[in-house]
Amino acid sequence: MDLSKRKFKEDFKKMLTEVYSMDISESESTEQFFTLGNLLRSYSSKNWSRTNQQYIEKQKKQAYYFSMEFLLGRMLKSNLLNLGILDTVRNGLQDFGIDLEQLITIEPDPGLGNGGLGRLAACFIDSMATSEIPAHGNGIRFKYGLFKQKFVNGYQVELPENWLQNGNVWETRKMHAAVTVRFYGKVWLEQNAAGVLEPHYSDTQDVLAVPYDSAVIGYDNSTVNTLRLWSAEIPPKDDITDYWSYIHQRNQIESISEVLYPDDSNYEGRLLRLKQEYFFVSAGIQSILRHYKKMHLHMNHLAEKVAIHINDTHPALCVPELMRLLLDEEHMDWDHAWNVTVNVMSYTNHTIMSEALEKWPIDMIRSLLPRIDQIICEIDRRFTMKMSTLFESALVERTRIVEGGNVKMAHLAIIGSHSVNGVAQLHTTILKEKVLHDFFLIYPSKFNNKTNGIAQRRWLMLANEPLRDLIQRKIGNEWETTPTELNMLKAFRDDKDTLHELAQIKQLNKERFAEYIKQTMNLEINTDAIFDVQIKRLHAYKRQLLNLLHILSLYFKIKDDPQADIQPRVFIFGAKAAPSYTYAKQIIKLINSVADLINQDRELENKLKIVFVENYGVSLAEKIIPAADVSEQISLASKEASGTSNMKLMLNGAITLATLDGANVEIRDRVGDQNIMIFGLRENEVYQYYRDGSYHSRNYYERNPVLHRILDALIDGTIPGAEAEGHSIFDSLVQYGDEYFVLRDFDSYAAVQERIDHLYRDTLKWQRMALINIAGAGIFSSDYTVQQYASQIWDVSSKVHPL
Ligand code: GLG
Repeated sequence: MDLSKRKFKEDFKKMLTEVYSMDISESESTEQFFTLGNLLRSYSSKNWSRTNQQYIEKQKKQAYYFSMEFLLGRMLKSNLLNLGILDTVRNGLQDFGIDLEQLITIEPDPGLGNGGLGRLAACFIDSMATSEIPAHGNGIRFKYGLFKQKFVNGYQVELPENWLQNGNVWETRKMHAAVTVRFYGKVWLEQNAAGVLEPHYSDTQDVLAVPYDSAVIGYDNSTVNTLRLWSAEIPPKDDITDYWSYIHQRNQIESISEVLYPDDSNYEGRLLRLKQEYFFVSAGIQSILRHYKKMHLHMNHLAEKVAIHINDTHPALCVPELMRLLLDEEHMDWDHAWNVTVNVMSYTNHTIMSEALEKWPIDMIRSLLPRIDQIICEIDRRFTMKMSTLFESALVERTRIVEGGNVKMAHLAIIGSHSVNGVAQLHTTILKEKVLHDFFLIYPSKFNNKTNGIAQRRWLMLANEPLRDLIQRKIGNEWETTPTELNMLKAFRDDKDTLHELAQIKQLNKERFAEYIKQTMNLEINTDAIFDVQIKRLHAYKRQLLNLLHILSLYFKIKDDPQADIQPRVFIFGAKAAPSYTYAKQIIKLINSVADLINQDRELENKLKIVFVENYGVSLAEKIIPAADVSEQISLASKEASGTSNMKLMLNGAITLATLDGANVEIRDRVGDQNIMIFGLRENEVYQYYRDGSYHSRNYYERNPVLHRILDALIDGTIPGAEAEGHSIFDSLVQYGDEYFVLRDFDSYAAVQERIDHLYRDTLKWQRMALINIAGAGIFSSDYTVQQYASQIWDVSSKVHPL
């Protein structure tokens, strides 16, 4: 948008007076932040309503991205950037003596997601608006996000994340768009006067779903889409007779949108989770149909105007819920309703880990959602009937939805969608050939791949302004909207000045991060060291342990020979463990204990440090990623569906140290073997081990003296404070088979780490690799990913044509 500094300053002063009756000298950061937030809302409001109007007037087909998680991160800077007024505002504020960077920190970092899946949804909505795709997000407005992580004596402690405490400046409560979601009760079918079967309900618990909408502003265009998050409330009542039971009921209802991932280690927690899933699915679909009806089209044409995307299995109840509405409210017959439903729905699988493939006890669904239960059973009945005529019965048994007293959500999503996609080529291949092979036999044409992507705006233009400036000076700014233009940087691969500038920028970012660590952790780190980064959820398959064992090997090397020729390293970890995942928590404790051991050892001063940041999230990622030299993507091949921190780190010039897993394979294809450090088992070798059962981790312990010594350190008191954890982890690796082949991959990992140690010393060579990585990262922009979803899955329009 066009905005002069003078106009901005006027607007800002006016808004501050209007909202707070203050002038600038009296105001504090909080007021200034909210004032700026309100101003941005007013700047985008016209385009927001115009975008919506146009969608209606032109009867545009719209896509709705249903996701339990949207891990947005702070929005202030991102909104300023997308509106094209970042510099104007920064300068204007400066004139008032206000530092924009400081204001930014006032905004809480909404933790409405766990990791990759939620962050992907956030990158997608940004890219959808930027690519002018008529598509919106639909989710839950959790009052508490993912827990706030604290380390107490090295252990993870979870505290509530009260991100809404001071209000959320970006949202608008839309009471007029509220809908009712029904739980429990009895349901039966009765013929109406016209002879049509209609459901009747009694004793239901009704919940009012109230939407809170936020604007999703496209970059450098006039598209503003919507992120709609639902909040659960008790429906208004005028006849409250028993006040205490009313309060009790209210609390129970409000708990539905209270917290992301309630503790699901018990029945109550699981029930709440199922409620959450149905809650946002039902509310979202009801509001979509309401909107559709404004176009006065027949329900038979729904799929021509609406696409619904099921992000992972959490929203899989979209399938029976749309069926319910079409059958019960719109009086469609089953076959038509099913046809419409399948054409509307599409589903993304994000993992092959079996524990993440949701199952719900049919009894739980039956009591909580009686009508949905009937519909699921009918879908299952028809599916098995039809498939029994075409396939062997064992296959039908394996693929049906209701089995062993459980409803398999992935099966429901696959059967009820016209498209099923994986999130990286290798992942999709594994789905087709292994994990979902049965379904691939039934529905070969449903399967397709959409490799994940990241928003280059947040992860480069905002997070790494010095690098953005350098790129602009070298190749202009076409790449901002056509990210593959970053390829042009390759022309500078042998240009020493450019490579030196790159090195300087990295150094600057490392110094900034080091300063932050000094301030927050009171820890000094050597900025000449290699910053070696592993930031992701803590999970055994991601193998933070492999990283740790290698750190211990360096520790022993230096202890044995203090003069050893080792390039100094700072190992940076950021990771939360699921509250009930004991093993992951033990690993956190072990890393923290090794960090204490190493960081306090004077002999290692400046050579080895471990920084395990507390409460890793989007804002911390924005600080760490630009400062990274090495990107650890070391999951056991086949286990990481895609990964997205790999793309963010690459875009910021870190060198990837990786197994051939997930999207690492495609990164390798882009940059070539010389510019990435690959090690470890390949996916087919892992499966070979599974088949022949020939992996015996104990042999590696017994026959490899380096490993032997490291593993012994876990149990012989070398690492004070983590005796119990050390024993348990030792046992998992040596006694209990080492499920993720950590010991098997150790040597090859250590060998590549040693190569990195040498390569890093040659600054020009290293920076050339960095440059090639930055240049090759454009293809991993989520702009392209969503354009492919738009054209190949949702059949909605977009501005830019896919690659
Ligand atoms: C998953 C996977 C990641 C993937 C992400 C987004 O584990 O590999 O990159 O989704 O598709 N549960 C996740 O975070």
